[in-house]
Amino acid sequence: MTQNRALVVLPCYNERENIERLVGEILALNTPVDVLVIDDNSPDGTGKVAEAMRQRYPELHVLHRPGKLGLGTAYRAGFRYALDHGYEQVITMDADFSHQPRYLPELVSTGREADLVIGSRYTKGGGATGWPLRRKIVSGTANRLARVVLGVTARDCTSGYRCYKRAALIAINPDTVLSSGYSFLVEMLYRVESAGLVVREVPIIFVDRQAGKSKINRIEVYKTLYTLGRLRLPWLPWQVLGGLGQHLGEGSAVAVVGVMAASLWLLLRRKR
Ligand SMILES: Nc1nc2c(ncn2[C@@H]2O[C@H](COP(=O)(O)OP(=O)(O)OP(=O)(O)O)[C@@H](O)[C@H]2O)c(=O)[nH]1
Ligand SMILES: [Mg+2]
Repeated sequence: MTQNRALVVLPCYNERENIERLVGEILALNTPVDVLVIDDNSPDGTGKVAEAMRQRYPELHVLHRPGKLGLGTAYRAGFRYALDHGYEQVITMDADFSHQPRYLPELVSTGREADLVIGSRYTKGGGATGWPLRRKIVSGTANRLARVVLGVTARDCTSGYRCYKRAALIAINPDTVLSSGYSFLVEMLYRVESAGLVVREVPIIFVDRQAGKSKINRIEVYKTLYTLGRLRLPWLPWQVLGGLGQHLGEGSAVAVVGVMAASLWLLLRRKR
């Protein structure tokens, strides 16, 4: 049963060390929310821990999926659940404390006046702690590229700490978003801005995870570049290019992405 009007969606894969404290902290906030844990049959037993917690927390719901199906499909499942159960706001959040629960009340309150609120590292007052230089460069470059290639105005395009309004989710229909993994976030933002919906950013300090392992890998970087190209130049044969990259392995994926980036750059220059 829907107890509150906002649902916090927590995609989890091997977050046993974090999940119990995180859910406890979220549900102890003054802002009443329900929580949906989406667990992909984590080998470390995160799903069982979450299930056991349900007796203590009636606001907690758990979606069990049979295996690791990726972050993008986890978000989609969370949005579907929220729409089916009548929630007015949906907050997405990593389950590793990088997205600190203390920002949640501001996301929810700002979300009453905006279609999408982003917990932003790149707005005044925001930032990231504990990140190695390489991580800072990759994240900064991905965000600059997204702004230049897609023309989106938000400063943090890849933050997963967000609050969506129900009406916004209905308008952009996440079920039809093609991207998977982290590029899902870029495509969602692009759709929200393209539909003329209102986006606001509130500053957050992103804290590098203290427990558990990161699931991000190099492939995500290629996927994001691929997504930028697909959204900006939808008439190019992206399926063929993507298939080629996968078929030929990582070295060739770099070459394919390089060729795509170069053509994109030339095309954008010609259009000016
Ligand atoms: N259900 C589900 N959750 C996932 C999957 N992949 C990642 N997650 C969760 O998505 C959130 C973000 O993943 P992280 O591994 O923290 O990735 P990240 O935050 O970009 O990288 P780090 O900063 O290194 O932690 C975490 O809560 C993960 O447990 C997946 O395939 N299925
Ligand atoms: Mg993380």
